[in-house]
Amino acid sequence: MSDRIVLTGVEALGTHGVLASEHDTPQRFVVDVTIEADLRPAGRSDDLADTVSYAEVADEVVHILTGPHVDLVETLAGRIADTVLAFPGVEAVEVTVHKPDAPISHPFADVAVTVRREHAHRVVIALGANEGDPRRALASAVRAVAAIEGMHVEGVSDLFETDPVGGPHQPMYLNAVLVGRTRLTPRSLLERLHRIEADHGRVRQVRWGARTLDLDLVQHGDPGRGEDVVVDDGTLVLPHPRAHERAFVLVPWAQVDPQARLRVGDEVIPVVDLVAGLDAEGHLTGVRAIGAWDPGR
Ligand code: PH2
Ligand code: MG
Ligand code: MG
Repeated sequence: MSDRIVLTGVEALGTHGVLASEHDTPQRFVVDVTIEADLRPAGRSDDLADTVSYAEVADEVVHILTGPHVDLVETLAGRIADTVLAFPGVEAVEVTVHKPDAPISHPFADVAVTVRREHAHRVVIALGANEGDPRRALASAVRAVAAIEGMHVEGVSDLFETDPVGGPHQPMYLNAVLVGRTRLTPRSLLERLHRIEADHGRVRQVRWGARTLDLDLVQHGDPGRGEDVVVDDGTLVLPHPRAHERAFVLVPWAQVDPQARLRVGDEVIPVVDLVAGLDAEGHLTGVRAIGAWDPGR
């Protein structure tokens, strides 16, 4: 289960409701918000900048409750949820709006509406291995990624045998690319990918040297919609700084998602065009399709 911040009983007067009288006479609205976020970074740094400020969330809730009239509690709950989901670091949110003095002509304890909203960021992960049993490692890695809570795998490319790029003399690689959706932040997803690498015997020794499993986060969010994360802070670089020139990433990616686009500097370029560019320069010879596979079992 994800980490959570729970804020309950935020109260304000608002003029929401279907009845004419509710448009004029303010009544009580009470809101509960549960925020799902990875709170480990804040737990380590003790810095408010690494978490979601519940005080700011409460400000937004009151702002919406005291704002322009809407007819339905559902509308309030949806607006609050969308607003909180847009806070940096929030993965998912559940909002309950209570209207304890609603015009109901019978005794009642409370009436409330609950909505849940979660992110579904597009995400691209490149897989590679050239030590041990690469095919087995990649299949097992796909299953492990699919089992991450908050990650949904939509497609996995065929397997490709590729010549090693860079590093010392080393065996041929097997590469593939996985595309999916996630509610996780890049940092949170990366931490889980590193754990899967470690579970597969990955040790970080020689840069670009042979490895039992490499899981690279290539892109988080859709650059075609301007929703991709761009960061470079030493521990996390997005989009992946070399993906645009690496045939062993681009070829499998274009195969599993022919519509895919990658941010390269200020440009957003179709991955098929990047592949065509490499082909024109004769750079695809080191990448050989070895066909469909079934990582499922
Ligand atoms: N990964 C590297 C370095 N070189 N070459 C190929 N063919 N495939 C890889 O996955 C690869 C590489 C560093 O991660
Ligand atoms: Mg790599
Ligand atoms: Mg890596």
